Amino acid sequence: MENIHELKAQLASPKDIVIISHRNPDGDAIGSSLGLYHYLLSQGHAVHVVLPSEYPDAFLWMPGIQNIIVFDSDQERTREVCERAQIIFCLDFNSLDRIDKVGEIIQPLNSVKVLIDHHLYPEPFADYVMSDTTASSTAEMVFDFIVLMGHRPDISRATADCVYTGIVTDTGSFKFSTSPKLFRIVAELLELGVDVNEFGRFARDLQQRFRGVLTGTLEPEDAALGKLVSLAGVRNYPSRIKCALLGWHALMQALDEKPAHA
Ligand SMILES: [Mn+2]
Repeated sequence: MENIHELKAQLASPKDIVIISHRNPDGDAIGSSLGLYHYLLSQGHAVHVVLPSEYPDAFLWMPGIQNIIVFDSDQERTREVCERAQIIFCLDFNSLDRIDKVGEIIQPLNSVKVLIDHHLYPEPFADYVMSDTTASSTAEMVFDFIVLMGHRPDISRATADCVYTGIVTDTGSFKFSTSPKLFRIVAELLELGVDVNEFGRFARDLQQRFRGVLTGTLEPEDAALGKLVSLAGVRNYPSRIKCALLGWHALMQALDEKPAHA
């Protein structure tokens, strides 16, 4: 990143900051955003994370996720926090049209814009650009960014959990886009407390509950599925079925295994 010292100087005093990632957010969009969120909070900034559309329930366990502002369901608040922001971080997307209406909101704003992304051909809409097409994930780049800021020793467990989530998602659980550097970072994340087994257990547990509700062996009210409780109205909201099935398939893929009692 060019002018890194300028940005570092700006971040040396508390700022109003918004972090935005792309529509239909995946584990890297959410993990990189929340990872940066926890880091910036720890540095004394006021921080909001904005997503254009709802996140999958599979990520409900992530620290800070309940504070995310979703444009589709809260347009006023999205506008309010963006207009107040002095700095806007754009994560895991390379052009403003990837965030639709949120792009239209932030484009005319005078706030300083920072792009951190690993996709090819980033559009020149940001004041500071951190682009690395060899990075496994934007989450890996968030780790790099914190190191660049000189705060490697301050990386918290919450940031580590979020960064790890992004890396696992975008590498297909370490099946592609890996590098020796990535594994060194992952080693550090484990030293910070990331519990790889806990990670798997959570997904497996949610998978069981998904399956129970979808097959009718478990009442949605008993399943502690967070927002998936709305499955109770599944007849009235067919799109909810699709969401549940998508979540189910995503989990299957993530776990790379079949359900225990299929
Ligand atoms: Mn990504």
